[in-house]
Amino acid sequence: MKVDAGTSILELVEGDITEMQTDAIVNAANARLILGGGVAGAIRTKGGPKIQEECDKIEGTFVGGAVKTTGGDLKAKYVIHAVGPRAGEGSEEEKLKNATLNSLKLADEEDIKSIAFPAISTGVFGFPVQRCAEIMLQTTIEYLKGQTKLEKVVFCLYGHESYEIFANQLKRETSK
Ligand code: AR6
Repeated sequence: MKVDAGTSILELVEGDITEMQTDAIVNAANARLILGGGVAGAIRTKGGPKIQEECDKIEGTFVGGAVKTTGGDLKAKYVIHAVGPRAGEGSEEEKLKNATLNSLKLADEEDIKSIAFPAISTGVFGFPVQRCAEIMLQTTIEYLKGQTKLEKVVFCLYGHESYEIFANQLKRETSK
């Protein structure tokens, strides 16, 4: 599914984010930037040890923050590590919004033209996919309607169920 948002394209795909050929992919990171399971595990396996080494030098960031490393051996040139909240820790919605917004802003600052997001916080961190879709899509659409050089933002959803939830939400957002 593909829609226009401002002068950019917003696209939903179902698949493995480590296969994406966007300039950057977003990692669903933790605040210590230790690549664990889920998206981070796939990035570590396919991207090689260099990404964790770069994360170690950065040392960490706040929940809701985003930092950049190279993409190692991945097809994407960069990985933006966005720290989402764990379900139950408090202020999850605002933190997820910030993680999305800070990733988009960082991409713009670094002249990145295309970026792919996973459904941050909805795996190991246990946040509901429906609420994630609402927050991440609304934040992205609002951002793309403002000043940006981003040409394409992709949401790469793992499995049909997550894809359907995001697709239904995107339809609601675009019919508002
Ligand atoms: N491509 C796209 N989406 C994926 C992939 C993939 N290869 N693998 C999983 N997903 P998660 P979190 C989906 O757990 O909840 C790690 O240990 C998955 O189905 O990657 O933010 C980190 O190091 C889910 O919908 O991230 C952190 O400590 C979504 O991506 C912690 O987990 C996010 O799942 C972060 O937890």
